[in-house]
Amino acid sequence: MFGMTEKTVLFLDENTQITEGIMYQFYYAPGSCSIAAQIALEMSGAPYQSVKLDFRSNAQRESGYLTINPKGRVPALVCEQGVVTENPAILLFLAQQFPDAGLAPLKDPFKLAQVNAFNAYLSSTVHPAHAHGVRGYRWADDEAAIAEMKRKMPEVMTECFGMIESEMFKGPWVMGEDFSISDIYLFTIAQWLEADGVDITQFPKVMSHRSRMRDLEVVKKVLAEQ
Ligand SMILES: N[C@@H](CCC(=O)N[C@@H](CS)C(=O)NCC(=O)O)C(=O)O
Repeated sequence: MFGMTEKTVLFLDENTQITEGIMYQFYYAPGSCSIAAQIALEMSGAPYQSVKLDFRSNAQRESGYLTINPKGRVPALVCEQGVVTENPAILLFLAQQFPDAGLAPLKDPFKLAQVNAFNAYLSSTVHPAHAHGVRGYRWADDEAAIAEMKRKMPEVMTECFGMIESEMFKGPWVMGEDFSISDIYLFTIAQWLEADGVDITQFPKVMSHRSRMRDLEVVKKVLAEQ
Protein backbone atom coordinates (compact mmCIF):
# COMPACT_ATOMS: atom_id res chain seq x y z
CA MET A 1 0.00 0.00 0.00
CA PHE A 2 2.37 2.72 -1.30
CA GLY A 3 4.93 1.76 1.32
CA MET A 4 2.87 3.27 4.14
CA THR A 5 3.39 1.73 7.52
CA GLU A 6 0.70 -0.15 9.34
CA LYS A 7 0.78 2.49 12.08
CA THR A 8 -0.14 5.14 9.55
CA VAL A 9 -3.01 3.18 8.08
CA LEU A 10 -4.33 2.39 11.54
CA PHE A 11 -4.96 6.05 12.27
CA LEU A 12 -7.44 6.39 9.42
CA ASP A 13 -10.90 5.99 10.83
CA GLU A 14 -12.82 2.91 9.80
CA ASN A 15 -14.83 4.82 7.20
CA THR A 16 -11.75 6.10 5.39
CA GLN A 17 -10.37 3.84 2.71
CA ILE A 18 -7.05 4.38 1.01
CA THR A 19 -7.96 4.86 -2.61
CA GLU A 20 -5.85 3.17 -5.25
CA GLY A 21 -3.64 5.73 -7.00
CA ILE A 22 -3.52 8.15 -4.07
CA MET A 23 0.06 9.24 -3.64
CA TYR A 24 -0.11 11.21 -0.41
CA GLN A 25 -2.09 11.32 2.78
CA PHE A 26 -2.42 14.84 4.09
CA TYR A 27 -3.24 15.67 7.71
CA TYR A 28 -4.63 19.13 8.32
CA ALA A 29 -6.76 21.26 10.61
CA PRO A 30 -9.20 23.82 9.20
CA GLY A 31 -7.97 27.40 9.24
CA SER A 32 -4.49 26.46 10.44
CA CYS A 33 -1.09 26.85 8.77
CA SER A 34 -1.73 23.54 6.99
CA ILE A 35 -3.58 25.63 4.37
CA ALA A 36 -0.13 26.38 2.89
CA ALA A 37 0.68 22.74 2.28
CA GLN A 38 -2.82 22.09 0.96
CA ILE A 39 -2.59 24.91 -1.60
CA ALA A 40 0.76 23.52 -2.73
CA LEU A 41 -0.75 20.05 -3.06
CA GLU A 42 -3.52 21.44 -5.22
CA MET A 43 -1.17 23.54 -7.33
CA SER A 44 1.22 20.67 -7.88
CA GLY A 45 -1.58 18.38 -9.05
CA ALA A 46 -0.50 15.67 -6.61
CA PRO A 47 -3.03 12.91 -5.99
CA TYR A 48 -3.75 13.10 -2.28
CA GLN A 49 -6.29 12.21 0.33
CA SER A 50 -6.92 14.50 3.27
CA VAL A 51 -7.55 13.62 6.87
CA LYS A 52 -9.07 16.42 8.94
CA LEU A 53 -8.04 16.80 12.57
CA ASP A 54 -10.37 18.60 14.94
CA PHE A 55 -8.35 20.89 17.21
CA ARG A 56 -11.42 21.41 19.42
CA SER A 57 -11.10 17.81 20.59
CA ASN A 58 -7.28 17.96 20.52
CA ALA A 59 -7.16 15.26 17.83
CA GLN A 60 -3.60 16.35 17.09
CA ARG A 61 -2.55 14.99 20.50
CA GLU A 62 -4.21 11.59 20.15
CA SER A 63 -1.88 8.63 20.14
CA GLY A 64 -2.85 7.60 16.60
CA TYR A 65 -1.82 10.92 15.15
CA LEU A 66 1.30 11.11 17.31
CA THR A 67 2.58 7.99 15.56
CA ILE A 68 2.46 10.04 12.36
CA ASN A 69 3.73 13.33 13.75
CA PRO A 70 5.07 13.02 17.32
CA LYS A 71 5.15 16.83 17.49
CA GLY A 72 1.35 16.83 17.54
CA ARG A 73 1.13 19.54 14.91
CA VAL A 74 -0.23 19.93 11.42
CA PRO A 75 0.51 19.75 8.57
CA ALA A 76 1.87 16.24 8.02
CA LEU A 77 2.25 14.60 4.64
CA VAL A 78 2.54 10.84 4.46
CA CYS A 79 4.27 9.65 1.33
CA GLU A 80 5.84 6.46 0.11
CA GLN A 81 9.16 7.03 1.87
CA GLY A 82 7.70 8.22 5.18
CA VAL A 83 6.27 11.38 6.72
CA VAL A 84 7.20 14.97 5.91
CA THR A 85 6.33 17.63 8.48
CA GLU A 86 6.99 21.40 8.70
CA ASN A 87 5.51 23.69 6.07
CA PRO A 88 8.81 24.83 4.53
CA ALA A 89 9.87 21.20 4.04
CA ILE A 90 6.52 20.10 2.60
CA LEU A 91 6.37 23.08 0.25
CA LEU A 92 9.84 22.50 -1.12
CA PHE A 93 9.29 18.74 -1.31
CA LEU A 94 6.20 19.26 -3.47
CA ALA A 95 7.97 21.84 -5.62
CA GLN A 96 10.73 19.29 -6.24
CA GLN A 97 8.42 16.34 -6.77
CA PHE A 98 6.32 18.28 -9.29
CA PRO A 99 8.80 20.56 -11.09
CA ASP A 100 6.38 21.24 -13.95
CA ALA A 101 4.13 23.14 -11.54
CA GLY A 102 6.86 25.82 -11.34
CA LEU A 103 6.56 26.37 -7.60
CA ALA A 104 10.24 27.14 -6.92
CA PRO A 105 13.39 28.22 -8.80
CA LEU A 106 14.85 24.73 -8.53
CA LYS A 107 17.72 25.28 -10.95
CA ASP A 108 19.03 28.50 -9.43
CA PRO A 109 20.72 27.93 -6.05
CA PHE A 110 20.74 31.61 -5.11
CA LYS A 111 17.10 32.20 -5.95
CA LEU A 112 16.16 29.00 -4.17
CA ALA A 113 18.09 30.19 -1.10
CA GLN A 114 16.00 33.39 -1.17
CA VAL A 115 12.83 31.32 -1.21
CA ASN A 116 14.11 29.21 1.69
CA ALA A 117 15.16 32.30 3.64
CA PHE A 118 11.71 33.83 3.24
CA ASN A 119 9.95 30.64 4.24
CA ALA A 120 12.29 30.16 7.21
CA TYR A 121 11.45 33.68 8.40
CA LEU A 122 7.73 32.86 8.26
CA SER A 123 8.18 29.55 9.99
CA SER A 124 10.73 30.46 12.67
CA THR A 125 9.82 34.07 13.46
CA VAL A 126 6.40 35.12 12.17
CA HIS A 127 4.38 32.01 12.95
CA PRO A 128 5.76 31.71 16.53
CA ALA A 129 5.03 35.43 17.02
CA HIS A 130 1.39 34.73 16.11
CA ALA A 131 1.33 31.68 18.40
CA HIS A 132 2.26 33.88 21.38
CA GLY A 133 -1.26 35.29 21.10
CA VAL A 134 -3.19 32.06 21.25
CA ARG A 135 -0.79 29.47 22.61
CA GLY A 136 1.26 31.36 25.20
CA TYR A 137 1.09 28.29 27.46
CA ARG A 138 3.83 26.77 25.30
CA TRP A 139 6.32 29.22 26.76
CA ALA A 140 5.02 30.06 30.25
CA ASP A 141 2.83 28.72 33.04
CA ASP A 142 2.35 32.04 34.76
CA GLU A 143 -1.01 33.59 33.80
CA ALA A 144 0.41 37.11 33.87
CA ALA A 145 3.27 36.10 31.56
CA ILE A 146 0.81 34.49 29.13
CA ALA A 147 -1.37 37.62 29.20
CA GLU A 148 1.69 39.76 28.51
CA MET A 149 2.65 37.62 25.50
CA LYS A 150 -0.88 37.97 24.19
CA ARG A 151 -0.79 41.73 24.69
CA LYS A 152 2.51 42.08 22.86
CA MET A 153 1.62 39.79 19.94
CA PRO A 154 -0.04 42.40 17.64
CA GLU A 155 3.00 44.65 18.01
CA VAL A 156 5.42 41.86 17.10
CA MET A 157 3.28 40.71 14.16
CA THR A 158 3.16 44.32 12.96
CA GLU A 159 6.97 44.49 13.11
CA CYS A 160 7.29 41.23 11.19
CA PHE A 161 4.92 42.35 8.45
CA GLY A 162 6.63 45.74 8.33
CA MET A 163 9.86 43.88 7.52
CA ILE A 164 8.12 41.83 4.83
CA GLU A 165 6.37 44.85 3.32
CA SER A 166 9.39 47.15 3.18
CA GLU A 167 12.37 44.81 2.78
CA MET A 168 11.44 41.33 1.66
CA PHE A 169 8.47 41.47 -0.68
CA LYS A 170 9.67 42.18 -4.24
CA GLY A 171 6.36 42.32 -6.13
CA PRO A 172 4.19 41.47 -7.88
CA TRP A 173 4.98 38.14 -6.18
CA VAL A 174 7.14 37.65 -3.13
CA MET A 175 10.20 36.80 -5.20
CA GLY A 176 9.46 39.23 -8.03
CA GLU A 177 8.10 38.14 -11.40
CA ASP A 178 7.94 34.44 -10.60
CA PHE A 179 5.31 32.86 -8.40
CA SER A 180 6.71 30.48 -5.78
CA ILE A 181 5.93 28.53 -2.64
CA SER A 182 6.76 31.70 -0.68
CA ASP A 183 3.57 33.26 -2.08
CA ILE A 184 1.53 30.36 -0.79
CA TYR A 185 3.10 30.54 2.64
CA LEU A 186 2.87 34.33 2.97
CA PHE A 187 -0.78 34.21 1.96
CA THR A 188 -1.53 31.63 4.64
CA ILE A 189 -0.08 33.69 7.48
CA ALA A 190 -1.37 37.03 6.13
CA GLN A 191 -4.88 35.58 6.51
CA TRP A 192 -4.48 35.80 10.28
CA LEU A 193 -3.63 39.51 10.54
CA GLU A 194 -7.06 40.96 11.36
CA ALA A 195 -7.70 38.35 14.03
CA ASP A 196 -4.26 39.13 15.42
CA GLY A 197 -5.29 42.76 15.88
CA VAL A 198 -2.91 44.12 13.25
CA ASP A 199 -3.77 47.27 11.27
CA ILE A 200 -3.55 45.88 7.73
CA THR A 201 -3.68 49.31 6.07
CA GLN A 202 0.04 49.62 6.85
CA PHE A 203 0.83 46.83 4.43
CA PRO A 204 -0.59 47.68 0.99
CA LYS A 205 1.74 45.35 -0.94
CA VAL A 206 1.00 42.37 1.27
CA MET A 207 -2.73 43.12 1.13
CA SER A 208 -2.81 43.42 -2.64
CA HIS A 209 -0.93 40.12 -2.80
CA ARG A 210 -3.45 38.54 -0.43
CA SER A 211 -6.36 39.65 -2.64
CA ARG A 212 -4.69 38.28 -5.77
CA MET A 213 -4.05 34.99 -4.01
CA ARG A 214 -7.68 34.83 -2.85
CA ASP A 215 -8.79 35.24 -6.47
CA LEU A 216 -6.96 32.10 -7.61
CA GLU A 217 -9.38 29.25 -8.23
CA VAL A 218 -7.18 26.76 -6.45
CA VAL A 219 -7.04 28.97 -3.35
CA LYS A 220 -10.83 29.42 -3.40
CA LYS A 221 -11.19 25.64 -3.53
CA VAL A 222 -8.87 25.08 -0.54
CA LEU A 223 -10.52 27.83 1.53
CA ALA A 224 -13.95 26.38 0.79
CA GLU A 225 -12.79 23.02 2.08
CA GLN A 226 -11.69 24.37 5.46
N1 LIG B 1 6.64 24.96 12.10
C1 LIG B 1 5.46 24.17 11.89
C2 LIG B 1 4.35 24.69 12.78
C3 LIG B 1 3.21 23.75 12.84
C4 LIG B 1 2.16 24.23 13.84
O1 LIG B 1 2.48 24.80 14.91
N2 LIG B 1 0.89 23.99 13.48
C5 LIG B 1 -0.17 24.40 14.35
C6 LIG B 1 -1.37 24.87 13.52
S1 LIG B 1 -1.08 26.43 12.75
C7 LIG B 1 -0.62 23.22 15.18
O2 LIG B 1 -0.63 22.10 14.69
N3 LIG B 1 -1.03 23.46 16.42
C8 LIG B 1 -1.57 22.45 17.25
C9 LIG B 1 -1.18 22.57 18.67
O3 LIG B 1 -0.39 23.44 19.01
O4 LIG B 1 -1.67 21.77 19.45
C10 LIG B 1 5.06 24.21 10.42
O5 LIG B 1 5.23 25.24 9.78
O6 LIG B 1 4.59 23.20 9.89
